Amino acid sequence: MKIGLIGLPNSGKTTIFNALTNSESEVTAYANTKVEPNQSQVKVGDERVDKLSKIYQPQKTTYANIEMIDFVGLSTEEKNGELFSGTAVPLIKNTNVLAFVIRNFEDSMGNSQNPISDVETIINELLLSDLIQVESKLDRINHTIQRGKKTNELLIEQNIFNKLLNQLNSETPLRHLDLTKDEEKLIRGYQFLTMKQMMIILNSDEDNYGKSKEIITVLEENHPTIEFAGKFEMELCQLDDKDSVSMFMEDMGISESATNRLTTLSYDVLGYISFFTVGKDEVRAWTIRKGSTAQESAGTIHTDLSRGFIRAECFHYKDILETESEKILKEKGRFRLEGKDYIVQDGDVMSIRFNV
Ligand SMILES: Nc1nc2c(ncn2[C@@H]2O[C@H](COP(=O)(O)OP(=O)(O)OP(=O)(O)O)[C@@H](O)[C@H]2O)c(=O)[nH]1
Ligand SMILES: [Mg+2]
Repeated sequence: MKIGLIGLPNSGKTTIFNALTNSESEVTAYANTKVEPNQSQVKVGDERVDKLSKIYQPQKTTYANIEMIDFVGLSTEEKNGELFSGTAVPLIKNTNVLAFVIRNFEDSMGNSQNPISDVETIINELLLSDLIQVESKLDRINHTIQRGKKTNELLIEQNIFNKLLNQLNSETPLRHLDLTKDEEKLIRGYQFLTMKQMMIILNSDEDNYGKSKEIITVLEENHPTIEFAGKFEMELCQLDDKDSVSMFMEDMGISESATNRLTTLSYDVLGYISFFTVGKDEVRAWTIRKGSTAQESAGTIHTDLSRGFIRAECFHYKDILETESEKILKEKGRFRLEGKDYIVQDGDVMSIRFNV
């Protein structure tokens, strides 16, 4: 899972990136013009992995990772529609989730916060970026059709892109459009920004943390929302004395680390689940979208496993906890053979058989 932190300048993206990834990237009071985004992995703590490791005693234990990417602020000085046209766009397109970091503190210039309108600004820019792409593709399709090349494929494409255009013109993200599986497949390569899952990180000041319930209620109508006290949590991360960290967190009313809160939200609300691979070499957790098939899930391990997929040998994590032995599982008939269309369940342990 790749989460891209996007937002207006000075909303605290880098601060939050540091808090989540325990990094020390430069935080500036002026808009950062550095183009290169910061990237880092966040380990997803999972006690199921710990328990599986205890049973298998592997040489290596690998937790799932969330890749965090901290983009430079969307400059509001750019002309409309150009916010998402820079060199960062291919990288933004490559993320699965866009997390909007929204300023909920007075900035260094004394500008007050305006979370709801900031979210609207970002959404409008995302819509516009998709619109520009859809219009240009549609122009090309129409042009080719006018020149007499009226193939069936082209007419299908024209139909889909007209649907996309209507949706964007009504200022609704493409994610909410009902598309058939075939239509989805046809446009997947474009990686439209409003097709991505989105969440909001409301970045509050130490003083107003926990006091923005009404704003959060409004934001949550459209997006999963989480509140961070970015600067405070970044500073906590940099403290070595873990007892003080717990004490400070308790004082602020923060129950868990920023990383844990974000991973929980990502898995629960955005519909991600984990499956595991086990063995003497490695016990490892993999992240997939709920509803993924065995073949698709095999592809997260390696594309060869998806391409040459034969079947998945599979049991549930809870079953092995109970018996601690694959042999007993087999005897009890709890070892399953699943085909490529099997919908993988959270906590499945799988071994993929495949042709090279
Ligand atoms: N008061 C307060 N200030 C914060 C908070 N989070 C970030 N800041 C300050 O806001 C300024 C910008 O923080 P950054 O993390 O660099 O913001 P950014 O969104 O990465 O900025 P760009 O990359 O330039 O778009 C810095 O001066 C931070 O110290 C917060 O929770 N409270
Ligand atoms: Mg930054």
